[in-house]
Amino acid sequence: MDILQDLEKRGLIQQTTDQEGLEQHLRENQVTLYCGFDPTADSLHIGHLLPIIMLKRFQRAGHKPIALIGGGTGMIGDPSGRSAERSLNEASVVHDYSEKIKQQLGRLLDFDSGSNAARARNNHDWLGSMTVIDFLRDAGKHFGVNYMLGKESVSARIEQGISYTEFSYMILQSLDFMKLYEQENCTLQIGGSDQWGNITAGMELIRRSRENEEDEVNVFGLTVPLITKADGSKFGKTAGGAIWLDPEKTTPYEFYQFWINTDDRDVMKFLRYFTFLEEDELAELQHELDNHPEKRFAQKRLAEEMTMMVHSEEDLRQAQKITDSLFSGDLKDLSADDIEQGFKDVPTYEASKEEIGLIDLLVHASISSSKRQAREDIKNGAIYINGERQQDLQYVVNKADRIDDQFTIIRRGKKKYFLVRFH
Ligand code: 485
Repeated sequence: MDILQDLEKRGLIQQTTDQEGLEQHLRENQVTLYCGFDPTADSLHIGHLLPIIMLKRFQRAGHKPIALIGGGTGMIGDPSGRSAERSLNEASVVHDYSEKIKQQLGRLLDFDSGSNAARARNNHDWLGSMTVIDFLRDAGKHFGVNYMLGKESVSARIEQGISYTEFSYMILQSLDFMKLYEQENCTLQIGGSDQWGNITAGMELIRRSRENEEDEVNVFGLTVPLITKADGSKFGKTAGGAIWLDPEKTTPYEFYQFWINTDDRDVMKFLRYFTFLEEDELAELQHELDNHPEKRFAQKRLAEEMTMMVHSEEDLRQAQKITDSLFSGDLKDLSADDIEQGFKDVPTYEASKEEIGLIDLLVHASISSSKRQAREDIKNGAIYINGERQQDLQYVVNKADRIDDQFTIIRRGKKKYFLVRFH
């Protein structure tokens, strides 16, 4: 199947410039395309995944992706889709973020697959050394102020206010497209739908700067849709904040849980968007969803595919093991590392490695509100140590209760978990 047809079927195209021309261009050429990522944090997040996977889709179809790291543009700040001016980061911070993001992209894209291996570029390499005179003469001259004011990213901010710095951002992104066009014969830029204005500005700059040349300019833009959820809440945000791709910031278990918790109404759309599963398999999952929604096969498949893609098979197995243990309440086989991932947001009490009566521990760790309450809880059978009910009022918590000599998991009632970490 044609790459654009596949993307269309999956609902992955928000806008393209000259779709027929682009179709032909992709049919007849090995096309070099790019997507840019500004280093505004020390990690990419789930909102960056769709464009990254788009680059992968084009690569699988034989085209050549470039991941552009915005070491230069990250010093300025894109006003697109933002209602307020950004605060500037120090150069050293932007540099540090750039390195981290480059490493992440390195793991997500295939950088050594022969003739269409992915490449990484950093726009600091050309923007960082450009003089202000060159900028104004070579780029600025091609941008009418009215044209710039007409862009959504600027017009939406006129009332609020926008600095000259952010106002100029679109010219920098346009220079990137031009550089990559000249140096790498890059003819397609992709991005989220908020990038449409910057992408088309770049095409405009390429055309205008070559007005006097003979050869025809063939450049294109394509955007992916903004991801919406059936319940109206924002995709990628949970109570605990953003879902990051860095396992130190969002553990693979939390990442897996994020996808497992996908609403039935969204899960087929997300499978189409984010995975490479083909029509027949999608149809089977749709069938399962219609007939046995309680089994959550589609969600499990989605969580598996995504955890494998962003993390690893080993991380996936661990996430599944933690999930199963927490679901069944059988916690004996968990390791200290499993517990750290699975109980990251659980109230934790730090204790010394001395034997302590269960009643005292329950009170000290604020699991029960008083000694009297602690006795009640134990008598009622509401207290579980590492998944096993403990009804002995005289029970003393000891070494044998410490998993990996570090953790004891206490449950009160059906679901309320507490962690005791021993030092
Ligand atoms: O030449 C370029 C230089 C920088 C950029 C793109 C091309 C980055 C772009 N201006 C931007 O701000 N992108 C966002 C980012 O970096 O976080 C997001 C977009 C989103 C999607 C994603 O990057 O908001 O729609 O494109 C990859």
